Amino acid sequence: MKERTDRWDPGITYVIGHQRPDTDAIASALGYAWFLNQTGTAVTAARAGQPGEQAQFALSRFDLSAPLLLTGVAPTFGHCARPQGSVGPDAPLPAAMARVAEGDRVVPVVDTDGTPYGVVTSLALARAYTAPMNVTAMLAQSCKSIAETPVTFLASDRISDHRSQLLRSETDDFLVVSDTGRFVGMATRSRILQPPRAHLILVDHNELSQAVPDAEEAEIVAVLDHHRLGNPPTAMPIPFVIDPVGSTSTLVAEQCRGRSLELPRGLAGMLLSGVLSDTLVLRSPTTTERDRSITEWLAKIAGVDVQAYGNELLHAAPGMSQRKADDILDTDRKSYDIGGVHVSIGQVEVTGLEGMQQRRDELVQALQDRRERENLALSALMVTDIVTGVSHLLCQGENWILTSLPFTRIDDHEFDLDTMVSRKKQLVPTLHAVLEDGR
Ligand SMILES: [Mn+2]
Repeated sequence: MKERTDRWDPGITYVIGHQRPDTDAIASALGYAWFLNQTGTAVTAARAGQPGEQAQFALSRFDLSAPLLLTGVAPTFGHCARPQGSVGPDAPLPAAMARVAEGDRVVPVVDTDGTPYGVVTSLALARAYTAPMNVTAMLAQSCKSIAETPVTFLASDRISDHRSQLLRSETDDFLVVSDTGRFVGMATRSRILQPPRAHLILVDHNELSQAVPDAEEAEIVAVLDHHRLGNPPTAMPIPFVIDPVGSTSTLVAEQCRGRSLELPRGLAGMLLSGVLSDTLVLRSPTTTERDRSITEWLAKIAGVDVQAYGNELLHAAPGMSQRKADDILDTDRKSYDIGGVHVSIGQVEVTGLEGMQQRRDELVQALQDRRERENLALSALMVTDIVTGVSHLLCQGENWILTSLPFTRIDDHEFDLDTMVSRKKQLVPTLHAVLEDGR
């Protein structure tokens, strides 16, 4: 069984970017966590997956480690387990009685190697103590002789996967063991029904469909982003910043500059990478004056030339050759619910569109597989040539969508998007218009 090493801690607030993290998602998580820690809010930078190749390039270029990996933020039984004193299987009943006197409702019976044997309930103890037998013999009985087998869960089990079992079961106390079967603690029903929740600050995304798995079970405490709004209501008011600039790294760096903080060189380089990556070195139509201004500030601290480093960075993106079709589709893929339908759009940056032509059939097939597997109305890949600044769209989807797309159709599965290079600012808004009015 897989031992989970990345369990979230309810006492920590995580600053985390979207799944399949790109350079901006990694940079803004690291940068914003630094900013918050500097300004008095203790947080930990995190990521929701393996950083893309370009992000890895930027991290090693500026000598930084990737933020902490969180593979999911669902409350687990481990989060609800209270470590509790136990008795050995051969311990006499008074040992368990002493624990009950301390206030424990049930007493776990655990072997010296940590393997749980069962539990002694206070009711079982009361019955043993009132049984018609010689007192000395009664007190000499072992705990294992009256132990019961409790309902047991793995510490790594998600509570939400076991709700119905919990509702059916009659006990209020559950035993929790590690993946290797060792005693972890006891969890009460009331604790399990109100488990601790992960605290997340979302950067570079705000839609839960793009967030770390199980984010719907977490508490979103703040958002800093530059994408379309697509988030559910929160129970409490939260700081929520969506600003349509070229990158989230821009927003983070502006806050650092605004407070006159001394940004370390490596972080400045990483934030610069976030800006240059998202804006295709300030050439994307998403680029604003604020991105240009912050780029200048960051480049100075990082000590790099914007154009030279920008080119290096864009070429560190993995492109298409030597990679599996699935990989190309998944590297920078985002899911959206638009006008009631599920849509998934990947984007890959290439230097020249020829490589795409060679892999076309394979990619179109992989898009179809995804479409079926995930029940998508549209499954697409935006292939952007960063040299000439044009894109093509490969896609599989419902016919009414494909025939409504306002792009030059090259064939059944390929469209010429002309000088469109931004999924966020150009492609997704166009899809909105089509999917929301088109039906
Ligand atoms: Mn971004």
